[in-house]
Amino acid sequence: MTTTEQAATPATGPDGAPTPSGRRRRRLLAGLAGLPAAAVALGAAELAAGLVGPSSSPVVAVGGTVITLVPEPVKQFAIATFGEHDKTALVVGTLVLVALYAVVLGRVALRSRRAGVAGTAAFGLVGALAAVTRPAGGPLDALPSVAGAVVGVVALLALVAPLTVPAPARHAAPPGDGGAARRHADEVVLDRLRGALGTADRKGAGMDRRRFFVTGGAVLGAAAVSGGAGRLLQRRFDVSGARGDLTLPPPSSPAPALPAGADLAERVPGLTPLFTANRDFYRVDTALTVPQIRPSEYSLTLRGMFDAPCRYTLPDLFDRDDVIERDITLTCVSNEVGGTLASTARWTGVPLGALLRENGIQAGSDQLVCRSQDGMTIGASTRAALEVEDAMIAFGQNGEPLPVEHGFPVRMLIPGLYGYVSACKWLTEIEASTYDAFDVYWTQRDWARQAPVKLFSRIDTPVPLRRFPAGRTAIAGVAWAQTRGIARVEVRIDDGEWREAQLSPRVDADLWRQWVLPHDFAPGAYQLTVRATAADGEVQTEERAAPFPDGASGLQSIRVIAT
Ligand SMILES: Nc1nc2c(c(=O)[nH]1)N[C@H]1C(S)=C(S)[C@@H](COP(=O)(O)O)O[C@H]1N2
Ligand SMILES: [Mo]
Repeated sequence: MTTTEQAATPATGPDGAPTPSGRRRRRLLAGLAGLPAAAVALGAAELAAGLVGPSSSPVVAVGGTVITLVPEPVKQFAIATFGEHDKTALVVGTLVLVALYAVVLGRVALRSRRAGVAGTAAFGLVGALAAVTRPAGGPLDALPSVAGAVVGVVALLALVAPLTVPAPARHAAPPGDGGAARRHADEVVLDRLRGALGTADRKGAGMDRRRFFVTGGAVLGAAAVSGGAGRLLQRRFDVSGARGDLTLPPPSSPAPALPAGADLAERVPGLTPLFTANRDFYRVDTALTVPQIRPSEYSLTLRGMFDAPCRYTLPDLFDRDDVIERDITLTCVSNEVGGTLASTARWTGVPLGALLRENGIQAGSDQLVCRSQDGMTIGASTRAALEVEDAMIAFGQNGEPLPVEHGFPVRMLIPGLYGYVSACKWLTEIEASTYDAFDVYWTQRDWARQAPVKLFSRIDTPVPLRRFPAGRTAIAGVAWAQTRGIARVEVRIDDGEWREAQLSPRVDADLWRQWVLPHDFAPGAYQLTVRATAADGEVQTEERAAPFPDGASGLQSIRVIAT
């Protein structure tokens, strides 16, 4: 007798018909079979993506397509709920859906091998389509999904087969009958073949549980190995090494020196520092895998309404004699009242206006369509690009090359405009165009075409509802009005008078300004409200607006408790 027969458990009753519990067990195992099959399919796909490139991975490609296709309210809900973990949530969600689909496919395959194969193929097709139709996608990007589907089919069939082996009862040969034993062996082979082809009569079949679990274990092992190897291979595309080898050019126009004591956070615990460390800098983008651009392969192309457009390599930009260094606060339009989607850095780059002029930008252009390596389009006002002081093509952030997540090697910055209409990361092309001629990614989704940063103020400390000891306590926070500067910040305690806070030393108008107001708190609960006034006299409005379509407004008001 073969091992198969020894391990086979009859799922049939004495009359040869499957028992109800046998059927249930088989269906359960069939559902279970889908999971290792899906795992090894994804593993194989990751392995192939290790050759083609990380963004061809079906999970990444499908996730990316979901980001592009989901309605704007859902996206806003995701950002509001998961914050900067929105992408993790998306990947986990995708994997959960894949697992559910795999369980269903396993059960389908038990009934019909052909349907199981078709279901797996459909799954591969979705991945392949998503990968190929990405803005930066090509035909080769289908490979990981196809490889995954092929491996998935093989694994699924191999896992379902042991669930429908011939029942030993029907084939048991009497001891000593050599001829019957041989005939029996032939029948087993035939049955397996029929099983593999999906033509077996599975009504009377038994189960080979041991083979099922051994196969399952082997498939899971293969999934882990291929997935792990794929991930390792994908590191080849990582450009952090090449980034580390770069040295920023010294600016011919350094950032203005900061006055002594410029950063109030050194004295006020809980206050946002004047400069945000690169690792703490807020991040908002649609990229599931961060674009990896080799500095040696980078170029910035100008096209469209230019008289003499040309291309720039990274050395072209680094070697210019007009390299500037500027302190600028960048803000996201999705920032809510009291929100933290803003950060400040010292940026190195070249003046955007100079670059546009020397290529002969034409007077008719009112929109710059900025394209990133991953196919994002950001529409910036041509006029702002030309006229806003310190608008730049940036390649340095806080003295280092741009971090990969923040646009390495090159991004755009225009002080005073929200990031979604100015700050294109992984910038590879600037097309001088018009608002009429082209709708960019966000305007297709009904966000405003033009969006100057709104006057804003925030309380960093005390923290809402976290108890702090009564006595003299600093109320402190930040306020910004890029390009104009902050003239005044006032705080109101409960329904009292507006009281003026002390501002951090005056620096560049494009930077946020810290403010602090010491106050003697008696034990109790207080409502604190903050408002700012810009240097041009505008007082922050208390009229509430949501971030959509051109930025939030309204005053932050928080409840604090002294004990
Ligand atoms: N290529 C690309 N650039 C982009 C985005 C994006 O999704 N893709 N998001 C924009 C938005 S909405 C903002 S607020 C800023 C954020 O830049 P940061 O992640 O460096 O803070 O980048 C902008 N540039
Ligand atoms: Mo943003």
